[in-house]
Amino acid sequence: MIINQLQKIIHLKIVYFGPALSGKTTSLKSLFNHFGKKEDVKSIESSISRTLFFDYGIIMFQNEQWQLKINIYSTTGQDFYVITRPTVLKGTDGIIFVADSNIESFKRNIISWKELENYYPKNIFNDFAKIICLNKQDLVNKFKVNDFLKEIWYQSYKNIKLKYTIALNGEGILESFEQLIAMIFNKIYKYEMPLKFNN
Ligand SMILES: Nc1nc2c(ncn2[C@@H]2O[C@H](COP(=O)(O)OP(=O)(O)O)[C@@H](O)[C@H]2O)c(=O)[nH]1
Ligand SMILES: [Mg+2]
Repeated sequence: MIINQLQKIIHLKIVYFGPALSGKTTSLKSLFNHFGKKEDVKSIESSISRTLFFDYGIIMFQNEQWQLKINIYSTTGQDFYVITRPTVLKGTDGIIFVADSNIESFKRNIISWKELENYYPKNIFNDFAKIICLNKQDLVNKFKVNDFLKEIWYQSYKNIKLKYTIALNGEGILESFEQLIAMIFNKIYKYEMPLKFNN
């Protein structure tokens, strides 16, 4: 987070993380669609339309005094590009972990979560806001949520929430995003920064 007192701008960085094909790009596009900015998502895609490096877009909010500029990224889930991920994850204020609820993706979600966790020292990972979106809720063959939560030791984390999404039709996407922003600003209030948003 960068707070520019002079220009009254706050910069946030939010990252959509998760295994390949879990629905990160779809979630991001759906989010920007809510704000009428679907065209503003920049993706670097391969010929088969999988994200090559990352998707990126900015959403701005404004109140009387302050401007809030939210930089939003999604990482690539393809192992070949694993090298771009630490760069994207740097300076992150909040993470939306997009899990693929398909029973066949169970293990890949766990691996991806552990990978994410390993980028940060434990206290830092605990500190920033995290939301797990169990995406693809429309599927019939989903893994049991409790199995997943147990496997990643969900109870051991702070600043974490669980949401259910269907990125394909936008269900839960905006709510998850708003929840994450609220969590980020709750943290700021704790440090008694004089901010108030009512976008
Ligand atoms: N059934 C279903 N499919 C989804 C959902 N979200 C994304 N997908 C599909 O999953 C595939 C991968 O999505 P994409 O957003 O490219 O995944 P990414 O690799 O995480 O960016 C695409 O075929 C999407 O249409 C969802 O909520 N339900
Ligand atoms: Mg993608």
